[in-house]
Amino acid sequence: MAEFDLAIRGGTVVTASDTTRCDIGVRGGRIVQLAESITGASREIDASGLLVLPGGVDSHVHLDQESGPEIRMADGFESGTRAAAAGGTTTVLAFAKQEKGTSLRDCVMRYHQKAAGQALIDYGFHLIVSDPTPSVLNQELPALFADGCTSFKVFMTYDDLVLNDRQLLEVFAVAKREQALVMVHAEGYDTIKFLTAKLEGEGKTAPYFHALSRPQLVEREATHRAISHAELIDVPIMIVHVSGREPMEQIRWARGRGLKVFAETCPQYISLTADDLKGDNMDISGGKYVCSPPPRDHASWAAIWEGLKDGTFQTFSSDHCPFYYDSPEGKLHPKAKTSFRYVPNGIPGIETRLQILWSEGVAKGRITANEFVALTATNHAKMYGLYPRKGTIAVGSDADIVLWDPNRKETIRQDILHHGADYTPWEGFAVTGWPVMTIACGRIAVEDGKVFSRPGDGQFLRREISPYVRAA
Ligand code: DUC
Ligand code: ZN
Ligand code: ZN
Repeated sequence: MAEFDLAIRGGTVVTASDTTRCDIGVRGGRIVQLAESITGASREIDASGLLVLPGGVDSHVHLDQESGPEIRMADGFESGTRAAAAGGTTTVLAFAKQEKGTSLRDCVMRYHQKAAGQALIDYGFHLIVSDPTPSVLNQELPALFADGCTSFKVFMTYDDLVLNDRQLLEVFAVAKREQALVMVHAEGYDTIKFLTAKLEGEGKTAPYFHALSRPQLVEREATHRAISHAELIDVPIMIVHVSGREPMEQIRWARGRGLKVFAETCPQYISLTADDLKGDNMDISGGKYVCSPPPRDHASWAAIWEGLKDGTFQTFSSDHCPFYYDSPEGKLHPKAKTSFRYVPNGIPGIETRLQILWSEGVAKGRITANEFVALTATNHAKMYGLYPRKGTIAVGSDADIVLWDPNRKETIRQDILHHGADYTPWEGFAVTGWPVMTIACGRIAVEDGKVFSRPGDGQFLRREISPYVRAA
């Protein structure tokens, strides 16, 4: 019997800390040897001329999430994880969203049913807490943490999700007690309501005005408020999908005070702008870019790059939140023509996250390949209790690996992608750097865009307490 199921030979292995020429031996889905030369494998893959990276970990995706009575997400766990794998990602953390008035435990059961037998790559859940009743806070959350869902998201906006300040404090206190990591959607509800009514009153209803209804100060104010609550409770928090300098300044200020405030950003904040929401002559096609917080401007891109380089951001996630464009259940919902506020909020990006960061970041000399790995894989695994099983290339880790051609030039186009949405916001976007093979738990998941993994190959991941949160 061969000593290894698989050997990846001749490549340059890049982790968050090192770049090394070595071979990788895989057995039973895990990495069992790193050595100058590995022979005796049932299957050998020639990686010469390629970089060998840990598979991407995308810690912020929405799959098959309930999105209102007439709206349907374009990806479930099957198509979403297929697209992830095709883009070089081998682990996703998706949201299990509590509907107000329902049990959080039932909601998580429902997401387990949605994902079971469907996912092509490993997955875990963050909880979304929208109704923090005493039984949710005192019974359900602790039980779900013990079951491996060790992080949850709270919203400071949206009618069906918003928590008031007292509720935020109560939820933060539970996170402190249970050592869970709280992710915060930081945009201020009342200010958005006020601006939306004003814009609508002025007849400004096109998708572009979505961006004007949520300027950066809305994000800055909510970020500051979340930080103050976290300081009061003395609990670490993660501010997700940060879009520009103003919230970043709050995060840096908090860190300067010694607070554990972490931050995430996404491809849309280094590659799209609010002007994209103008569509063709302010028509409804701008809805393709409606997400929250909205994409900003070139000055914000520069600020985000600073933050990716200087450690303000730990993670670079997709915030994949896919809706169809040409569908009444998507961006072209009949009411969307009457106001931007009815355009479903979110864009697809699970398959293009790595290419955009590599191309704009590493290929343009803004970040190193090691920083790329930290931002797209290692830090996600560490932050959310999956390290070192996921997020690195080391003996004992799962054999989640992407063979990366750093020089391959491609143009992102809908017709080469695998996601369920009928468009990509990056249509025509030229990139340098592309995944040529994705290996998930030692199996070849995707090679040259052809998907070999099957629904059910991905398993649910019970996560540990985040080491960033664990009390000393
Ligand atoms: N928040 C997200 O995290 N994703 C999409 C929309 C939103 O508001
Ligand atoms: Zn959000
Ligand atoms: Zn999101």
